[in-house]
Amino acid sequence: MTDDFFARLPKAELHLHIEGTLEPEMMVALAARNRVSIPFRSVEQVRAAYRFTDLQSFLDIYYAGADVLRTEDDFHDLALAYFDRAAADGVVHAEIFFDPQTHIHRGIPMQVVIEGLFAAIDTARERHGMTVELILSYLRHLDEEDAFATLKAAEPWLDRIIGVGLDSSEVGHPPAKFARVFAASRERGLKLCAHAGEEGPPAYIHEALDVLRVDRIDHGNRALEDPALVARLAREAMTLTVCPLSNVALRNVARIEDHPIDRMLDRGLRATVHSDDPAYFGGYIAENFRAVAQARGLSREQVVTLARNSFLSAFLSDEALAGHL
Ligand code: ES4
Ligand code: ZN
Repeated sequence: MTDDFFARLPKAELHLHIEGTLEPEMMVALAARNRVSIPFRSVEQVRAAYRFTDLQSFLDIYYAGADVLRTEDDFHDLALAYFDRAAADGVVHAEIFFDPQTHIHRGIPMQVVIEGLFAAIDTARERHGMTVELILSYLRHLDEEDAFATLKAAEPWLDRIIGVGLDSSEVGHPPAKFARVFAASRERGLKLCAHAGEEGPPAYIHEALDVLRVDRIDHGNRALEDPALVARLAREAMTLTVCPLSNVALRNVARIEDHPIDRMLDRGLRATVHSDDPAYFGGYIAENFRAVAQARGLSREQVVTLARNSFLSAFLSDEALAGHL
């Protein structure tokens, strides 16, 4: 399989944090445009800081980087640059996370964030025929009351937001902490996702299923430690949105050659491959496919299964799904 094969294979991107697409070049440019000081003098210095030891060491830099995002134009430019890259990578549909609390806590209103993203989404549809949905992700290191305030702040745009997610520091912040705001989100007709089993134990995946009643699990790698959980996930055809280069960058997997993606497929799990925070982890979705396929010797059939699973797992209408399969 050539590089071109991975880039041309049509796919849905379902696990991507838009703030994680902020390339060092844009970080430096936006810092200058907005007169924001960042602790780096050059693009090379920014890149050199991207050596992570775990999730938290990444999050500290990721939240610091997001501070250059100030205006509606900034969010528009960030997202449009991502959609252009994604189109070149064979992405025909994307459901992207955004972290409103990261911005609201810096004094950037919800409207600035959302209107900037919507403007880019409109252009992506016109320019690439790409469909894009937004997933509002709650920050789990903050309390549930703050998540409720975020849901309330998003009220004017909820009819154009497909779902909610749960991200940030996992260990010590179990899914059950957000039971009520997820129930409220479900009542608003929103789809539900949660990061679980990235660094946290299998019990967090059980909680995401039983307490939050999620539609998708983001990451889910640690399910493999619990055979009964694996059997349940397989039986329920529950999607795990897996991010190979992220797993290696954050040391959840020692080397890409050790990645469990094929073990997941072999155990009947509905795994998909995505890019998480590609500007920080060394590659967009086609590179995640290519790297893990090459390192694990995946067959063409396995790669096609992963791409097909991305559409089966998307929050698409039956009609739109049929158009992609
Ligand atoms: C994230 Cl890799 C990852 N895990 C949890 N939360 C996140 N937010 C952005 N990237
Ligand atoms: Zn993620």
